[in-house]
Amino acid sequence: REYVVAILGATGAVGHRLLNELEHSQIPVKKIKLLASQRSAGQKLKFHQQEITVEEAQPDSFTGVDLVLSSAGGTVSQQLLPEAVKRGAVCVDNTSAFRMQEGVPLVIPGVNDQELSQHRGIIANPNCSTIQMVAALYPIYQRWGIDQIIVSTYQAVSGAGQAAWDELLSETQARLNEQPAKAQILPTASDSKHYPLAFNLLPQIDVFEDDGYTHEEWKMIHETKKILFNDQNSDRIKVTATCVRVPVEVGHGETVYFVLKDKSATASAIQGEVAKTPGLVLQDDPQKQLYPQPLLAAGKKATFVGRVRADQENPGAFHMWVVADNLLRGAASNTVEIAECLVRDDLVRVIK
Ligand code: A2P
Ligand code: 11C
Repeated sequence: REYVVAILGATGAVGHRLLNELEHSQIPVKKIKLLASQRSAGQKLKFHQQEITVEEAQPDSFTGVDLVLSSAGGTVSQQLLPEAVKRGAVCVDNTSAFRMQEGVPLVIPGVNDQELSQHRGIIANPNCSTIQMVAALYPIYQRWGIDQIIVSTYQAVSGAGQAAWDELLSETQARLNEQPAKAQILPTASDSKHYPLAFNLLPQIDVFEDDGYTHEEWKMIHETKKILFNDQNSDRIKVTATCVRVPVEVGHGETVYFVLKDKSATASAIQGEVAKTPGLVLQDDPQKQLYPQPLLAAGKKATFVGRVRADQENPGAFHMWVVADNLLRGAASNTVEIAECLVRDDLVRVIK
């Protein structure tokens, strides 16, 4: 079977990578449709050497489409994906619009792709910072169990989209030219104040919730529980997060502190589990100053793990440092890997 595939948000930072990942995937593509806003209609992008014209996304754009890969923001997903499903398409959505909805699988291939068989037309791709943390913790969780996770993130600007990425570059240039920086987007376009990220750190990603956590922190907490437990007994694991935007272009870093149920684990046994897990790369040799870095992870699909070490005062507790390309591992590659699983299991059909 060959598939008609649409990429919604094809002109964005993730959209470009979706196109490239799809080109190199196992998915037999009969036809591709590239959809974005009216602003980009008429633009041309290449797929397998062929020039494809970008069209404005509308409900009828999905007529005859089998598979939608979408990354055009939550509001657009909320408006258009139900329309696509109505027309018979299966959607893999990279936004937060449907992630926590009951009956919507939230999937990391290799961790919980068995959930895909339950889909009803929309499958959600988790948040980028959640994906790399859960991917790195999963083999550890399976072998020793986890009681608690405390994570702090160092997130690249590309996670906030192309316009925010451009803002960091122009602020940096302005600073080097001794001009004032003009922030209009970051920390988030939807909040009232804006601060420069160049030569700065912003401890706000997305808007604040009433409890003082940001929505990005909320996502890391609740998405992790849904992925690991599918909402059942979600209190079985304690998760807390602090998310910080850093002036890095691509590649989120995370310090992950975790407390295991089984206290017999050692740092070297944890390194061994990481090293043998497909999709994870252990870069952990302090003698050789080997550890993951955003500049080394950018452009790669793997999740990189290093600095694994025991908390000397708390038995069964460990630290590690996890880095991944947020646009690939955290978005486009995960989305296309989900689509590959759907194709492999003949699930590109709406199951009632
Ligand atoms: P456009 O380039 O026409 O604005 P990013 O995450 O890098 O900011 O990219 C967002 C993506 O979502 C872009 O491809 C953008 O298209 C697309 N997009 C934004 N608003 C809409 C909309 N109303 N309908 C369809 N696509 C949209
Ligand atoms: C960031 N993690 O780095 C965000 C981007 O829910 O898919 C991804 C937002 C999402 O800003």
